[in-house]
Amino acid sequence: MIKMDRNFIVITILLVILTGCNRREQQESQKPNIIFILVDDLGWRDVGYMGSRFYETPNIDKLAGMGMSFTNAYAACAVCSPTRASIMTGKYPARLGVTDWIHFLDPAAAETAEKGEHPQEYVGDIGQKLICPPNKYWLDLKEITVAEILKDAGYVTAHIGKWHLGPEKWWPENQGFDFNYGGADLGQPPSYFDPYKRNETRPGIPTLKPRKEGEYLTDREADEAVRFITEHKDTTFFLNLWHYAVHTPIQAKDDIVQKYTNKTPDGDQKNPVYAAMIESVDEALGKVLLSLEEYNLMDNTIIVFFSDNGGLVPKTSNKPLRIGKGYPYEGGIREPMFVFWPGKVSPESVCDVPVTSVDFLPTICSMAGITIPNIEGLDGQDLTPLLIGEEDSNREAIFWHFPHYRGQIFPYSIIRKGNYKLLKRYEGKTFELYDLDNDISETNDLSDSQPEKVKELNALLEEWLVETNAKIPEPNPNYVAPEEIEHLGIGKSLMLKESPSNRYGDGSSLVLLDGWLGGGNQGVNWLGFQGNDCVATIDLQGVESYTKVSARFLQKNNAWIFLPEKVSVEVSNDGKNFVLVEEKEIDPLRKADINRVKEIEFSFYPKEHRYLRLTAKNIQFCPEWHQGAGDTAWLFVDEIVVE
Ligand SMILES: [Ca+2]
Ligand SMILES: [Ca+2]
Repeated sequence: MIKMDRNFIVITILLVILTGCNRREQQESQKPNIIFILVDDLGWRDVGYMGSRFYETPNIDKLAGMGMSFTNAYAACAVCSPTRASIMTGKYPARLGVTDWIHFLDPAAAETAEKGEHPQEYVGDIGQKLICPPNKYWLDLKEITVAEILKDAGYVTAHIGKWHLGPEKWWPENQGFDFNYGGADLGQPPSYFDPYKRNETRPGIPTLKPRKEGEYLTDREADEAVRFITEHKDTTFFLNLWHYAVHTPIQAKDDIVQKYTNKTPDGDQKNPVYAAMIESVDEALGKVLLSLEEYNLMDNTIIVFFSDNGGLVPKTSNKPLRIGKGYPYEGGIREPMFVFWPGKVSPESVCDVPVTSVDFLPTICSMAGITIPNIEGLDGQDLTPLLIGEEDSNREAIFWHFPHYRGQIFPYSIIRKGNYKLLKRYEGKTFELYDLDNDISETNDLSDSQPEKVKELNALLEEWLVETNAKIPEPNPNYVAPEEIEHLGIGKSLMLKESPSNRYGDGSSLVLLDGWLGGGNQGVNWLGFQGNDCVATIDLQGVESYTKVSARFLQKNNAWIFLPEKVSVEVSNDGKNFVLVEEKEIDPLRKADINRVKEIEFSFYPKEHRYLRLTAKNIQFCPEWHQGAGDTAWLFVDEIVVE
């Protein structure tokens, strides 16, 4: 008994000593908490400390001043999912195969997702000269994320807000996060107001339960962040606070909007609702900082602030940077960025060295004192030497690869090396070269005057594209080009009963009789009608003899464009009394007809008339099987050919 007691006492004493040591050691080497604030679509000059005189961001400005701000910080892509993937993995989007925003909600996606496969086929549109590599539907689980690394190192991890890296199986909880509030396969909230639904038939945010009708989403995100910090103040935590704001829909709280409605604009920064969204993001940071102060965590918490792509023009202006979101110019990819790292980063420090979102993973590991794991294909560089004021990293260049069309933006790759930036397009003019030190607005293309520089940078770019296994666009065998044609109607006068839209081309009805047949691209040579019918009366300016009238129509499911329900031709000699020649019902719409140009033709015995009228009836609403079921349908017409 005595023996045992003695042993017991010895063990107890040892335990007390050991535990005491552990605790002391823990306190000395307590890892820092890390908060990563990502604001969706926030532009380079959308915050006060970057020069905005319209948007008010006192909390962001103050914290930026307590850390190091970066003036040449880049998103790895000009749209969101690829940049998000690069932050999580430390790899370039080209290497990951996530090179465009994830279109998971496309109906075709469900089938491949069911099988756990990404799309394999190159995708093409009849209006485009190139077919493009398919984008992945999610960020693969096999990738090692920064959250997984931190979790393994003992961090409690939470994601709050927009994720947009794939459907449920690939949500934050399966990519290293203990908690997920709001992360889903949504690129934008259906609504910013609780219950976050756009309408009754469309769901809200599946991972964020509504709780108080009318509550603003950014406030809710802030509240969840404060709650997470409160509940985990005694642990070491990693918090991804990835706001849905300031992405569309542009919606904000009335009282804040009111304030900006009365404020003098700053050039093209003038949208009061957008300004109010930014202010709410700033208030959210204010709430987070208050809670950190309350729990005495400010001295041991690192805060990173960033955006995933450039500001959306014309909702905001990124001037002096050129254009904005989606574009290969600086307005599309250069971001506001700062790092607050108490005790390590000098307050009010500024770094002009180009950095990119692929650098966050190694940098966060390094700041947390975690050995950067040996990840195959890791592209990012540890920025801590820059942060603590040491020598520049020895990186040669930064790269981008966007092998997709985005409206009128053609597929491209970019290299930035030193002060030079080479933009390479796969359609149209191949190269543009800019000297960013002297031409931040990219107004002076040097590619013709500096062919040697183009050659040098292109060689590096090519090498990188091969090394990352980047997929390159290829010629499109199904491309439909516009065609020139002779006929009786060219240049004759035309009157429309219902208005066309001016969203495509210039909306001028002249295109219907200009001698060019619309090709596969609805942006060129077509006249679009949103919900309206095309009722076109043509005055041939004299009696003419003709045997054929035809018109082309477009169907593009992914652009809400459908063939007409029916088409008819009438004739008249006085322009008032018309006689029906023929009416044709068009085949019922099929889901599979995603992409086509259809010609509807009327042939008859020679007619001699001065006037003729072509009526194409819009189906008005997207059909039941379509993802936009019930939305207004588009009708596209060109050209009305009279022979
Ligand atoms: Ca975005
Ligand atoms: Ca035409």
